[in-house]
Amino acid sequence: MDRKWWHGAVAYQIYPKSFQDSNQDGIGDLKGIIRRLDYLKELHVDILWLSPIYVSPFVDEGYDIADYQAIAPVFGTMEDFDELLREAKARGMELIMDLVLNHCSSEHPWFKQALSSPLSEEASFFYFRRGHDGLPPDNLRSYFGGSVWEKIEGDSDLYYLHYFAREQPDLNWYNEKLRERLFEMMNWWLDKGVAGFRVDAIMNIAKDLSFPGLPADGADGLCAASKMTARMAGEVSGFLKEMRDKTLKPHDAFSVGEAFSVREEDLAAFIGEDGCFSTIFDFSSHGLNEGLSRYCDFKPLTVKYFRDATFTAQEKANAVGFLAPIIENHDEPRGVSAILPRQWQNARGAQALGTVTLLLRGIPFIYQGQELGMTNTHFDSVYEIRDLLAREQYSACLKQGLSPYQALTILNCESRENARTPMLWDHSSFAGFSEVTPWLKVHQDQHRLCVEFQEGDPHSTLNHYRALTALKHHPDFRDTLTYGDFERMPCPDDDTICFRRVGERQEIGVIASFSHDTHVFPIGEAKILLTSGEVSFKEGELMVKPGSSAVFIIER
Ligand code: ISL
Ligand code: CA
Repeated sequence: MDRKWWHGAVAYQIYPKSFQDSNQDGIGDLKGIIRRLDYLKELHVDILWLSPIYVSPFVDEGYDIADYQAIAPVFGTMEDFDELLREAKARGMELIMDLVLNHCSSEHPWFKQALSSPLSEEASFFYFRRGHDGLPPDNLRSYFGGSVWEKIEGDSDLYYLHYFAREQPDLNWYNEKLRERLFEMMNWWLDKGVAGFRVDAIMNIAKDLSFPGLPADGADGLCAASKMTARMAGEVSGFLKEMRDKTLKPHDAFSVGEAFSVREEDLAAFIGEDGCFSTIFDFSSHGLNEGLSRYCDFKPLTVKYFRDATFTAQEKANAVGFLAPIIENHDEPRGVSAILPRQWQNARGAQALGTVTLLLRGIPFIYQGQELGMTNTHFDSVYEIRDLLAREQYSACLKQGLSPYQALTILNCESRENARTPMLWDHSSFAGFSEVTPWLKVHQDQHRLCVEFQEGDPHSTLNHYRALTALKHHPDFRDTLTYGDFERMPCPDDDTICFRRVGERQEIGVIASFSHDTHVFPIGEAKILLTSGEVSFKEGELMVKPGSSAVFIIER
């Protein structure tokens, strides 16, 4: 396999609105990120993914792009961006942009032009179709609720397609001119010096152009668009190959796909030696539920479910390419809250879970605040929540007959807002994120979780993450931790995660326990590299107390 700089990398996702405010308007910005680059350097991060920073009406927090080549004024200017890029590179870190290609904003000039002249080239960049008998062209349900079709004002039966919000019209990938425009834009960013992209919601670009709809999966008579996406999955790699050849490959760029529902037979086309992406996120344990009332129907995860799904995904990827392990992102509740049993939703649990995700095979993505062990944010009222999906699912819960209290309880477990609250830097009024009230509330455990508090504690989650990322880069172990195969080890119970990374001359074992019981592992001549919680090693026996983790090496 061709070796690439990103194979051994650690990536970090910045949610710019919530990372660091520099001009005291309560919203994070690019200058704020620049101020915190040294912090990221100390965490031994190699790749920074910025959630969208483009001009946008922010209906979906920037995932509705109105200008792909301009910075949203709320985040700063293109000069600020160039400075950020320079400063990151000066510290040995690369930036990747969030690339939203399935749709743009209804405020994008292409869409405005399309609306004003139906015969324009721009109109062919979108999907406009006539409905029948007063009904839209098909019965798919948007990811954010309601039909995927929106009626054009003034025209009695003409609709446009939007898999997400109505302000996010889908782009027509079957139009070559549109593809060329998107590729040009990608090359413009790559020429500027960004290292690559995180490619948003990409599986959705394949459409059945006859718009047949699907059997209803809810009382609204609609069917989740994700089901059509899964059905069309085989068509995506054709588009992606063209994209790779015209943009990523000539720049030797890094790319990570947000690709749910990749078929097993397509894995090599996505992440193989000559695949379309460098990696794709491992969503195997994130139990997507896109039904009518997806929050309401949600079943909590267990350590066993997370472990088994992750292990299976790792085994499938071993011989093919690299996955990108994650436990959370800006669309998910915090991993510590979602995956761990209640007694380990604390620093001990966060550290043991960190040991697992950073040492799995692949390119781990840390989501801002994960390294602090941040848990879900507690919202006291639905009015504190802004996310359109959370709001919509709240209404769906009420419609199902839940009380407002029950619906809020569900949001506090499930909503995307859980992980979008401001980064916790210090003990000051707004956690050092801003000097004024932030756009979204500050997490309830600021003082226990903030960087300032954790820096001084050698046993803090932050310092454990620093040790993990240092280990991943250590010249003696780097090769095994990058290229070593993943292999499961026997797990003593459902709440324990044990695996090893098998390199040419060494084997690195990883054990994390979220159990009620202490476990003893005979590991013979091994050497301990790192532990968290309460672990002891004596006469070839490793004793791991609940809420602990250990990493050991066996040289051959
Ligand atoms: O949010 C989800 C689960 O909580 C997903 O269904 C999500 O919509 C899907 O993963 C696609 O996500 C991406 O595209 C969306 C945007 O809202 C998300 O923030 C983004 O990550 C539309 O651009
Ligand atoms: Ca600001």
